[in-house]
Amino acid sequence: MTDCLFCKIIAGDLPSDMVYRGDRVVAFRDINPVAPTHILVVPVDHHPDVVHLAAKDEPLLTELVTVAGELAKAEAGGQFRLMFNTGAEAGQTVFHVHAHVLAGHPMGFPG
Ligand code: IU
Repeated sequence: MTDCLFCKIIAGDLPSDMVYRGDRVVAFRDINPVAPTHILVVPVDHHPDVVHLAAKDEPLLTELVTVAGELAKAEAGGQFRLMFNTGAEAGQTVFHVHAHVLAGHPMGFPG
């Protein structure tokens, strides 16, 4: 998608702090971190949200979660929050599905 910010980051047309690059999944640090570890795990293919991804490409969703777990293990011992904001009312601002990996400090719920 030409007007999608995350497609541009994946293509290398916009800067990012990339921490993982696979054939189908990439991960980069959130520019506005809310935890000591705050990584976005993103499929290369454009899907607007996690429900769309689950419906269209379940193996890719599984790979996304696996990569999230591996990164959280490497950075923070494997305890983490995995968050998919889905829809504007839920706080989604970029409509290319991404999993927030939050880790590195104690968390309550919510917040
Ligand atoms: P959200 O779930 O759609 O609200 O998450 C979008 C996230 O993308 C948000 O936390 C931004 O800080 C983050 N982000 C980024 O890391 N790099 C960017 O170039 C842009 C947004 I645009």
